[in-house]
Amino acid sequence: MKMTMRNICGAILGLSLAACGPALEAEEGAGQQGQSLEAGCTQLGSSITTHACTHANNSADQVSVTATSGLTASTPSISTNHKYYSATLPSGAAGTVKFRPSAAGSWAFYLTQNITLTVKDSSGTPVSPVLGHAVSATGCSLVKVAVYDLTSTTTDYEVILGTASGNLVGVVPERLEDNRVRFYQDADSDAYGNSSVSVFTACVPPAGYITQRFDCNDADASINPGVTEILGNSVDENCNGSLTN
Ligand SMILES: [Ca+2]
Ligand SMILES: [Ca+2]
Ligand SMILES: [Ca+2]
Repeated sequence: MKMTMRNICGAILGLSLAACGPALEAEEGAGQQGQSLEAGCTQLGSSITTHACTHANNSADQVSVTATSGLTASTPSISTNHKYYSATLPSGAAGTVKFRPSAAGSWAFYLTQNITLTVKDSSGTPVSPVLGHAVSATGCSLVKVAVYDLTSTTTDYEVILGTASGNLVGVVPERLEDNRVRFYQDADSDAYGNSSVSVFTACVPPAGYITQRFDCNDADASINPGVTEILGNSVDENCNGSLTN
């Protein structure tokens, strides 16, 4: 998409390139590394949940582990993300697995049961979840997610699961920073957002933000790339940089 717009913009010689969103390129990928959950995030967005569901439903991503009673030498790791861990717990008891983040930041643990989840750092101190809520997605076995800001990439965290019905629970760990989507403000509600005003998040976006961009006048719903150009005036209604088409 970026190349397409760049080519279109480059071809429109002699006209203003304001509609091409020159500020956009610099903004892409500007997210901080290893940042904690952004303020105002109350729910994860559909993209990261759909992504986690894909792993849960893909047999190639499924890994069976046997959680231990407490942290022991044989406690298995669930450190690789983009996996679905099917964890067998001790009968009628909680089970422990280890998790070492590949990068610092906010990590989501999606679960197939609404069970107790406790994360402890390497000193045994519980880490407070920064977000948690139910998950509901068609065709997806995941029902709950909890998010933790994890900072150490050199020591293991303990992830304590359960108890769980059937002594079996599925876990999908995902890093929020790997699952962000850019949303653009659509102030005039014409379904095209302002390319210059955006948020980049794995959370549900603020009200009025959408994924479609390229509105060259976000204060007038009759001007956007989806409308028909009106010839003979000085307005570029369809935002293509031309007054003649
Ligand atoms: Ca708009
Ligand atoms: Ca016009
Ligand atoms: Ca035009």
